Amino acid sequence: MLDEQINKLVSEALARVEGAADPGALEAVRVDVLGRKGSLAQFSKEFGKLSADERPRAGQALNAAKASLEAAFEGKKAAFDRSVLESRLRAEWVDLTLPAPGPRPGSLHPVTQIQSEIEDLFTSLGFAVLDGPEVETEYHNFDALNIPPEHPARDMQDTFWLEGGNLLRTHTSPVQVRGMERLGPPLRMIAPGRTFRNEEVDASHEHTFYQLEGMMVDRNVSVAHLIYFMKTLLSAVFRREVTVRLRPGFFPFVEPGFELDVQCLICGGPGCPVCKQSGWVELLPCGLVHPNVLRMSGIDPDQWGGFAFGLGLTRLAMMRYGIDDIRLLQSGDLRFLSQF
Ligand code: FA5
Repeated sequence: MLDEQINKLVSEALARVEGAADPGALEAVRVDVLGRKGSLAQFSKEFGKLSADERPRAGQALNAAKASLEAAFEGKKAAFDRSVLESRLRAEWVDLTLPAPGPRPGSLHPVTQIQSEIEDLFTSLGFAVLDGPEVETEYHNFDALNIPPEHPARDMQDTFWLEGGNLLRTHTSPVQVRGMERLGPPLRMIAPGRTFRNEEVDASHEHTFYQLEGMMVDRNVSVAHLIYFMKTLLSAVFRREVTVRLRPGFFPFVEPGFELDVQCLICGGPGCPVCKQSGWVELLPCGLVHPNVLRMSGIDPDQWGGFAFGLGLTRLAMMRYGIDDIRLLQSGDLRFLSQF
């Protein structure tokens, strides 16, 4: 009678073990059958009612039932553990025999690309490429460019002053002065480089940006020469017609001075944050070199004349590539940079 009950309990419990869907369900069955208050423990309580003859056999039957159920639980638990491991192995599988991906190919920064193109163009036209210091003297950045102390034109370029009276150059024009001092006339030079201004940053203004200075000093240099080189420069960079306008501009180091603006290539004219809703972007101020500037660098203005321009190289890159926010260019964001 007891045997039968034990056999029934074992076969029902085995079926439940087999049917357990996950480790949680299996544990619930284990507690139910083998736990301290489980069905097997209930049988042990009945022992007292058995005769002394029956007890050993019943004890053996109960132990055998317990052993077979424990084996079934362990077997099922091991099967669950294996399947968890297998699915992790499937999900986290790595083929160690694959070749390593290798370094990602880099590319030149858009400003560097345009700078190289312009350098190639101007060297082919007989211009030298000069470099100048980013930490400049007040003399080279202002005085030698006909901007004496207290001149209101100094306020046009908010300056980062350094201790000791030097400054971070606000434009590449001091390299004109260094070029004239070092090489003398006749002179054809360009000078690309980084410039700094203590300005409010927005879509078209950075505190650190690039300019490209150009200068030609020779006999009988006129506005016609200046316009020829400006046109050559713009058609080489844009490789298509762009609408430009030339208007008078004031810079103490040129006379006459001009502002060459390009119609905004971000919005095409109606206005946007880059052109400050005006439809035009200031790109290429220029003019004929002021006689005082030539004289201060030891060149006789009665013998020699010249033109100079100060291209906004960062803005030119924006126009060429349709970049609608100058801040992207120095962001170091590879998602942006890898497009060039
Ligand atoms: C100058 O810096 C003069 N040295 C240019 C010059 C050279 C005139 C030779 C005549 C002869 P300006 O301050 O306008 O000029 O700056 C020149 C160009 O630099 C601007 O047209 C613009 O394209 C760019 N630029 C000026 N400020 C910023 C800025 N904060 N962020 C980005 N680009 C700027």
